[in-house]
Amino acid sequence: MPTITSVIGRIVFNSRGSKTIEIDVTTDGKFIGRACAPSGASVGKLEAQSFPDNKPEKALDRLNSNSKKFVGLKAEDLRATYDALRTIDRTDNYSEIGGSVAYALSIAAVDSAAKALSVPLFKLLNPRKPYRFPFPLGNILGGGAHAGPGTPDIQEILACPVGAKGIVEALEMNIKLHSETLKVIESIDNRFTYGRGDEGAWAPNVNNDQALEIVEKAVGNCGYTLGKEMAIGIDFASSSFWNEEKEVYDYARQGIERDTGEQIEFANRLVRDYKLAYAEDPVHEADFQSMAILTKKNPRTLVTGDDMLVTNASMVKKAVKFGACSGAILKVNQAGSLYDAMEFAKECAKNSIKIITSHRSGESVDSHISHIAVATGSKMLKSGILGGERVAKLNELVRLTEYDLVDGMNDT
Ligand code: 2PG
Ligand code: MG
Repeated sequence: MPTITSVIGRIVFNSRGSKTIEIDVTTDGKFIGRACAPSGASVGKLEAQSFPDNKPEKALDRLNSNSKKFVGLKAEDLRATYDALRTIDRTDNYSEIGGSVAYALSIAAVDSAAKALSVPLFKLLNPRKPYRFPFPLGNILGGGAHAGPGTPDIQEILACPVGAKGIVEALEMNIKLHSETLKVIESIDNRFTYGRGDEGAWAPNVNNDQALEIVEKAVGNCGYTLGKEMAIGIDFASSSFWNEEKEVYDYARQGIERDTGEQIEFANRLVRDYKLAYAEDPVHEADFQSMAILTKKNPRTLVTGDDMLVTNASMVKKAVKFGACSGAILKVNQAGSLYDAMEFAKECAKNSIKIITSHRSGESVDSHISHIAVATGSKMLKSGILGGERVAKLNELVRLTEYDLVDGMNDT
């Protein structure tokens, strides 16, 4: 049993150039596990708070003054790390020590245990077969909180290669669609400067309707039938343009306001017109009733909660009461520690809610989430298409073809 012998934290930078926490956990004096906390731009209200008082330095100080509490723990025991974190921070949102510390410490510990035991991380996290590949859900074109002025209000239009027979083919299909999308953008805007948002998606100066038409055209140009070989999805991230005072969705870039009924109608229309396989946060994070209406009406679409569920098991219980979601985003740093996130995954599985393990818009080159997706039986891994920090996760999936995963993608 690998035992933690040291914990060292440091401040490094994420893909957006913001400071974040990275932690090395060493077991048995020689096996180093390392993890770096990601960060979001469109953040759910109930997410774990990354740093105490928004100061990475404070998070690091608190880690340093408590690091001895982790020495002697069994590195693979998620609950033990969680309990030790909870002796330091009893808040719901890790505001004392920082969610970034909870994230990096809990993942670095199991990373180090996997090395000590010479097993891949996904097997350590879930020793039970069968293991399946998640569909890669890749950001093609977007705007919102991930890109600058003039881009669509909708945060992400996503590719899901539903016809792919294996993970490598799936990745190739997403890359092909991403590059074909550029050609379509250029054909309508010859001054496009190849701008991309935080996750590598194209960020052209177009509105939501034009954006969807561009991606639809690119799907056709690739020789795919929409909804057959290649499906598309949308992350509306609609909390970020919900105006609480006026109770409208403010599509500022398009100059349109939609009330709740109109927003439901809009989302239903997009599901129908674009045969969406996936619709994330189509309404704001507190509106469980409207999510339930959309989930019921669209049984073939994964109506997915991100800001709504914030990777929190008790929010899944609430969503189940409403019938609010058929899909759930799993982002470990929303929950805090990996233990919290695995509890969330269990609650989703119990209620037949499909899991979509996800990156954040501010990332590191770590690839633990690829293992977490396989270990949790995730239907999809949302981790972009291009950009070193995105490709790191996808290339890890390619490496996992060398293990005993079931051929093909997770169709369950
Ligand atoms: C989202 C994520 C990832 P962020 O909203 O789903 O795509 O974005 O990390 O900015 O919250
Ligand atoms: Mg989202």
